[in-house]
Amino acid sequence: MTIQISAFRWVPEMAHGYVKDLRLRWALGEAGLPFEVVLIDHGSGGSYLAWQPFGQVPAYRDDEVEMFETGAILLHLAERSPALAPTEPQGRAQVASWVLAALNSIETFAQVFINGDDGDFAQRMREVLHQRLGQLSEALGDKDWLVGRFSVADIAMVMVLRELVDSGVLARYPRLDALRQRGEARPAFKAALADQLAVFAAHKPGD
Ligand SMILES: N[C@@H](CCC(=O)N[C@@H](CS)C(=O)NCC(=O)O)C(=O)O
Repeated sequence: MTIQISAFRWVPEMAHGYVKDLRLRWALGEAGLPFEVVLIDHGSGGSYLAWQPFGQVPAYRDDEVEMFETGAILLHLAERSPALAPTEPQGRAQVASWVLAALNSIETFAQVFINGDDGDFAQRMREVLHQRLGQLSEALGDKDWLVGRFSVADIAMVMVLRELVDSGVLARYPRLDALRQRGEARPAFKAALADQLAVFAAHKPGD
């Protein structure tokens, strides 16, 4: 099977290690699925929009399907590798629930810590995020991983939780910070991060 993902050739340094192709690089590494990276420039339009309608990265294709949105792609990969999700229906359903929860119910609010102002709306979003992180911590409990074993749910959640480190928010939730650290300690995560950083090291703006 030939798998391709798209990634940016270059991004500003503050985004190094955070561009969302990292989610797919990590999942594909865990699954042991070889893939090619199609490098594009930020602002790519034209034919790329048929692959990713918003001009964003990552997009994905294999021999059977072409798709975009990291959550959808992670769930697609989970169907292809037992390394990425349980095979029984309830386990699968829980993985899907947590992938969408990471991206809808946590990341949406986490963005305010990264991009928000001091207005009332941003303040309310911060309050909701803290409530959600507390609830997430309770749901995780003493488990190592969200559904008990490692899955794409943890990839999605760890990637979102990483966005909350620099603001100091995550340190207030020790179980969640430990989940993040467990994820980042996995060899496939480390390899994925090194591979993304190597692309940026090899290119300059305007290449
Ligand atoms: N919801 C999308 C978001 C993708 C996304 O935000 N990609 C960023 C890079 S991390 C991007 O392409 N930004 C450039 C842009 O939006 O024009 C997904 O999860 O795939």
